[in-house]
Amino acid sequence: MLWEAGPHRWAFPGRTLVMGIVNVTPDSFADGGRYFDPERAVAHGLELAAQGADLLDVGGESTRPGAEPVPLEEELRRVLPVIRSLARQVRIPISVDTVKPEVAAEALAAGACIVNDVAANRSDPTLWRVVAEARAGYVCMHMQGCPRTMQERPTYRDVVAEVSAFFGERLERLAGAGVPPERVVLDVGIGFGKTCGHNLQLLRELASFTRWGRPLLLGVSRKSFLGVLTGAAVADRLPGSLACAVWAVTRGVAILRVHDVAETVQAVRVIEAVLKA
Ligand code: 8Y7
Repeated sequence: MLWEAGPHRWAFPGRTLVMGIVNVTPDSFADGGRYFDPERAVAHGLELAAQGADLLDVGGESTRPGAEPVPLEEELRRVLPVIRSLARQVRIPISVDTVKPEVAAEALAAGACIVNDVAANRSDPTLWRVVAEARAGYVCMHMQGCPRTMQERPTYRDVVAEVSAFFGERLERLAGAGVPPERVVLDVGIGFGKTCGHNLQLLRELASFTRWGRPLLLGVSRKSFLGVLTGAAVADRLPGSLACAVWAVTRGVAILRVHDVAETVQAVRVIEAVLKA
C-alpha cells in the first residue's frame, strides 16, 4: 500500500519509519519545555534527523492531559519559524501537529507536507479542506474527548471495536472531503481518552487495525501508562517505550512517533532483520 504526502511517497510494508518529536511548547510532559526556544527546537530537529529520523513532527500546542488550548497567534508564532528553518535544512518530510486549519495551512506553506491531527477533524471541519488542497499527508488519530478532560473518565464498551469503527467512518468522510485513503495513516491514539487497560488492549490488538488497508502510526514514547505499569519516571521510560516499539513492528505498524530516535532506529532495524530472516 502507498502513502502519499505532498511530493513524498512510501510503499508499505517496508522499512518502519521513525518520526522524531519536535515540541515547541513550554509545557510538554515528556520534555518539559526544553525546546521552547525556536533555535533550540530547530537544533533538536536537526539532531533527530542526524540520528536517522524519517520524519519530523513539529507541534506548538501541548496535548498532555489537562492542557489548556493555545491561542492561534501563539501557536503560529511557535511553529512557523521552526518549520521554515527545518524545511530549509533537512530533506526528510516535516509534519505539523495541530488541530487548527489556519496553523495547518501556514505550516504547509512554510514547508511541512503532513498534518498530524490528534482530533481527527472533530475540532474544525475546514482542516480537511486545507489538507485536500495542499495534497498533504494526514495522520488521523483517535481521541475520546479533548485534552483538557480526556483522562477524567475514559469509557468504552469495546475500545478496539470502537476505535476501529471510528477509522472506517473517518476514512469515508475524508474521501468525501477530498482526502483519499492514499494520503491517510491511522493512529489509535495511545493515552488520548484511554486508561492504561484501554491502551494495553489497543496494543495487543494492533494488527487488527490493518484491516482498513492503511499504514498505522503509533505514539507510545515515554507515555504515562508506561509509568503506571512500571513505576518509571518520564525520563526513565525508554526501555518500556522500546518494548512497545518492537512489539508494534511485529504487529505491522508502519510509523513510530518517538522522542528517542537513535535508540528506536536501532531497535527497529534489529527486529526487522529478525522478521525477514
Ligand atoms: C501522539 C501524537 C502526541 C500520538 C499522534 C506525547 C501529538 C503526547 N501523542 N500524535 N501527539 N499520535 N499522531 O506523549 O500518539 O507525545 S502528544
